[in-house]
Amino acid sequence: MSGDSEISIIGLPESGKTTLLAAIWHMVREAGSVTALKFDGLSQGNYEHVSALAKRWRAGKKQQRTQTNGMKIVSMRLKTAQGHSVEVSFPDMPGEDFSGMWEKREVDEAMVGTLRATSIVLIVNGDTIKFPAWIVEQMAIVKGAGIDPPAADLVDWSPHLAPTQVQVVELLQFLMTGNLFVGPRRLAVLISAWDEVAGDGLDPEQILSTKLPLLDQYLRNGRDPWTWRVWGVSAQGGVYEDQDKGEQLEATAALRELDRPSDRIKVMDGRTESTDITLPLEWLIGR
Ligand SMILES: Nc1nc2c(ncn2[C@@H]2O[C@H](COP(=O)(O)OP(=O)(O)OP(=O)(O)O)[C@@H](O)[C@H]2O)c(=O)[nH]1
Ligand SMILES: [Mg+2]
Repeated sequence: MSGDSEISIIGLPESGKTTLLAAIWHMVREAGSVTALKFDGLSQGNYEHVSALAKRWRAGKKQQRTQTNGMKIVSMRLKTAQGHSVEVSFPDMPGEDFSGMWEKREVDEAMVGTLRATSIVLIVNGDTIKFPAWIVEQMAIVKGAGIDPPAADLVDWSPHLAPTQVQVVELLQFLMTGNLFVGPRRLAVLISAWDEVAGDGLDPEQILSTKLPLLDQYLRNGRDPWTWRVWGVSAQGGVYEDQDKGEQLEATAALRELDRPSDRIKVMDGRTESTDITLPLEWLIGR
């Protein structure tokens, strides 16, 4: 039995999209790795691109920013435990395409097909969430400290300064309107860089409700027909080096010393931890 499944990975700039792709590609092909979905063969797609990403990933090198000139589609055939073969396509898109949707309210024609996928992975970098800044609170702190309010330089408002959750909710609403609307869809929300978030002692749902309450309420409210779930994902296991700038880190060296590169990966489902990065994909495929 076989079927097709288009899975789109969406997320703001530097949310971890490319790193996730590299880790998935590495893990489904690593000999002996234990995954819910198994590699079932090559299909048409951009192997050179994804192989280069996975090579960087294994070396503990940070991915480069995805270029804005043309996205690359990566396709692979994966097999479920029941033996269904599913063709999965992921676009590797630059985050600017998504922040542009928020800032300019336009969708590039070339992205429309991909954004109509029935399964969506939304990645939010748990380490770089930009919170709302409440002027009232800031003034209260300043006053409480007995300091005169600063004659601050006023910064003009610009869409890219908006809190992470505002941009992300808008993005999801975009996918549910106009020619991007395709009816009910599945959504896997991945809080990336989980290694940086784990110290808070919260599970992924709690991170969602405390650090991204607007997104949490939008999804729970069910205004748009998403069937959704949230995971914490560390696709690197820790910080990777910016080797293009000659960076060398002990933390990365320790990750390279693990027996299998796939041992770096952590996937958090509630309070259950595993290294199987295909679990959210298995849920998305729903077979
Ligand atoms: N600590 C930690 N950092 C991570 C992890 N995954 C990604 N990052 C970091 O997050 C940053 C962005 O990762 P990318 O995968 O390039 O993000 P992207 O969404 O593809 O970014 P653009 O292509 O620029 O839109 C990089 O500095 C990564 O090293 C992780 O599991 N742990
Ligand atoms: Mg990228």
